[in-house]
Amino acid sequence: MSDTAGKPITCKAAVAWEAGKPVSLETIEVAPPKKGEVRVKVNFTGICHTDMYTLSGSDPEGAFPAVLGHEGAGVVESVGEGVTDVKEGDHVILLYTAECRQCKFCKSGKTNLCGAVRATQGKGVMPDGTKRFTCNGKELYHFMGTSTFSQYTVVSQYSLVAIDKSCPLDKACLLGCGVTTGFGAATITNKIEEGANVAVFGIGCVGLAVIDGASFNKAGRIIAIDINDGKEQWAKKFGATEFINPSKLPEGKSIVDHLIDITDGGLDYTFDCTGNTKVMRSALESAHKGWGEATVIGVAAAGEEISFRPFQVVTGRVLRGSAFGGVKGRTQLPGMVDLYQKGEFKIDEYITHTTTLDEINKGVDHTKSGNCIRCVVSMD
Ligand code: NAD
Ligand code: AHE
Ligand code: ZN
Repeated sequence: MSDTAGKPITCKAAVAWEAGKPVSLETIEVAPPKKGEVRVKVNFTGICHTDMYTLSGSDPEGAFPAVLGHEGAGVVESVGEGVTDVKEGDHVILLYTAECRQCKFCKSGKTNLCGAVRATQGKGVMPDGTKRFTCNGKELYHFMGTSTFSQYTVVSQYSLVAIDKSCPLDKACLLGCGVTTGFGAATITNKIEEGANVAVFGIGCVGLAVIDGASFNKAGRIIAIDINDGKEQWAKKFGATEFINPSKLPEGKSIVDHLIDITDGGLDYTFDCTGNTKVMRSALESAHKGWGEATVIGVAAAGEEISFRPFQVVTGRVLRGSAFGGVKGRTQLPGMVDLYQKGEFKIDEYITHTTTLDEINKGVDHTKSGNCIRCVVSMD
């Protein structure tokens, strides 16, 4: 058993004291895991746009002060009573989409969403309604059941998965969100068929992972769409066959009309990876009449709504969403780790920036810059 098991750990964390302010490096106390919980030393975390969204104050579930971060990998430090699936020393990826295997969602065979911890997760507390983080005596909220912007975190036993120790943690952390989300949306939520035509709106980490997943499934045309021309070379590197900047179409020509023209009626699969509700509408409208399927992955701000003519779906188009790429983390991530280790899909290529916990605000700036795909933060 580790020397620290059963005792509070003092460590560093980036604390989001309030919405709209930079996170601040603090010394915090992390309580030991209670029954059904696991304390993890976080070695690496990515910074995802969803962290920025919550930090901005747009997330209806955002609670402050909090320890944000949800794209982490590390090592189990100690486990609480009753935890049998992981043990001290295991290498793990933290899961913002838990998997308990007992709730009606997990048992349905229809979804990767899990009901075990989601309600308390959304309130920023552990399943028993309490918190494990304090800073100068003040309690800090958890975030997405993971809180990876801390050197140590406590999570439910359903919110992490052990992986092969040979997989480097500075890469594995990206399987905690962006890469899995996009790759899974293409291969699991939508099982893109060989030869199917695909359009991807928004070429960040998530959009690139959709492209990689579409290529993996041998899609036909993979059309990448972004208002940033710099994303063309990224999209093509990941397997896109074409790139369109919708802001550069001829006057009066919409991206929907253009896509319908160049694809003989529309796409088999479209994906929104922007979080912009107008783009979500375009994704639906550019799906082919009768069978085209549009998937919303992007997270829109509180109060935003998608609008479209019901005729769009009456005439056979399908609009759906995808959370964490439809991936059941505890069951399916070890297999994804194997695939990555065999070189079947990309992870390393997304990492454009690295930083340290001390300089995490530089990482936040990189993430917002428009030329960062993913910034990985070393927590030591
Ligand atoms: P990102 O900011 O790196 O990428 C978004 C891209 O969209 C950028 O390249 C941007 O230039 C482009 N874009 C913006 N407006 C556009 C427009 N009108 N038309 C075309 N392109 C446009 O973000 P990311 O990390 O790739 O994440 C994408 C979205 O997915 C975010 O909203 C994020 O919160 C969300 N997300 C959802 C899940 C999920 O499980 N559903 C998981 C991870 C991230
Ligand atoms: N709290 C937000 C939720 C936004 C959202 O949709 N989150 C995505 C994951 S984004 C990861 O970067 C998701 O998987 N949602 C499903 C879930 O159970 O949260 C809001 O807007 O309320
Ligand atoms: Zn994310």
